[in-house]
Amino acid sequence: MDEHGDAAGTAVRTGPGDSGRTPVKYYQVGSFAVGNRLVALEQRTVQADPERSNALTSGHRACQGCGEALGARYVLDAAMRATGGKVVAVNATGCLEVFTTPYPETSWQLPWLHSLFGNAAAVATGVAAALAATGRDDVRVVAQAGDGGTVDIGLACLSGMFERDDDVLFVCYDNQAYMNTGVQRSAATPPGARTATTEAVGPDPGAPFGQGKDLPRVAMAHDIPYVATATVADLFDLEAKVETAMAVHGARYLHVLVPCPLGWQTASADTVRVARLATESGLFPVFAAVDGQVTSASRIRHRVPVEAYLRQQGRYRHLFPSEDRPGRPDVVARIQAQADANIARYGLLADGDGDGDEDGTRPPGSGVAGSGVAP
Ligand SMILES: Cc1ncc(C[n+]2csc(CCOP(=O)(O)OP(=O)(O)O)c2C)c(N)n1
Ligand code: SF4
Ligand SMILES: [Mg+2]
Repeated sequence: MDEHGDAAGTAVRTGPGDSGRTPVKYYQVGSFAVGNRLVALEQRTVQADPERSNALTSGHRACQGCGEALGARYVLDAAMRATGGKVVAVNATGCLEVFTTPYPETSWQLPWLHSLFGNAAAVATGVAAALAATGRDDVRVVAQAGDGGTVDIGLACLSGMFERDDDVLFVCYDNQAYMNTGVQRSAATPPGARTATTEAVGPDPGAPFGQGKDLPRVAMAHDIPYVATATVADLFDLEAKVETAMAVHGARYLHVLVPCPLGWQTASADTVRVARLATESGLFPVFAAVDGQVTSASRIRHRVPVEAYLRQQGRYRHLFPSEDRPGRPDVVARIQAQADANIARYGLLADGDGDGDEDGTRPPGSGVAGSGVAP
């Protein structure tokens, strides 16, 4: 595969056997690509680089607007750049595996292994051990899984990987349900959300309230060197966190919120907007932690009530009044209380730490205006 740009803002891609050249506009090769040309070279995203690895290339079968496809592409390309292209990826069963790799085809352009649904962490540990045993410490390992493959069936293997401090970056692409098999609830499905196994019926419609499994905090409890959260609404921040993670050895964990238009019942064009509302409402805190201690949190720039986030999504439709139902303001209020608790826990408001600091400066590599400490 070969790629060139021209002065008219068009990238031209040609592949083996192509009789012609297919023009691809810049906005199709990375959502920050055009804006990137306005910032200093060192601040541009990996995707703005015509020499980027394109680890997940076009032609895969994800739904339009799939947040998981967008997130995985940025994660793997950033990891490739950080390591000089020396990455092996291990992938649990789930949408990311299925839509990229319908045998005998694949969209991956790096060494990539499909594990079982629940053992990506163990397989990645084995790959890292084999590389170390053969003196290939320069080759790094990234494991990736959906929320089901992380917080449910994969949790035991992942906890073991953390406990042994194996040299693996584990990335969870959290779309908050088992999407690959038809939108069943996972332990990462938020309360009130409709899934195929938590229908919007009865006195408690949608997923029940519970303790949940807050995997970033579970990971932190293992005192591993690096834990971070990110979303596809801030791709600079996502790339910066991958680069930070790849500069560290030992067990690392990255939890990325990736909206799923199919399961969330959102418009394909709204994926980034919905992810941004998740952070600006406080429902999905974006932070980084080193050795079990939070070191930075992305401050909310325009706080919105959770209703603004929930109303975008058909999976929460039953919570709002319509001609045939009264809605559930009590459930919306409970979800708002969860967002408020996150905002207090991580100090997500601009003056949340009480020092009144709202200078809005951008620490190098943080990707976040006003964030306190670089990730
Ligand atoms: C042991 C086992 N049980 C069930 C399945 C079927 N299965 C494959 S993927 C999947 C759900 C994946 O959900 P998640 O990890 O959240 O990834 P997503 O598809 O949402 O990205 C299930 C239940 C399986 N492959 N193996
Ligand atoms: S179902 Fe969701 S996660 Fe799966 S490919 Fe479609 S948008 Fe992506
Ligand atoms: Mg999922």
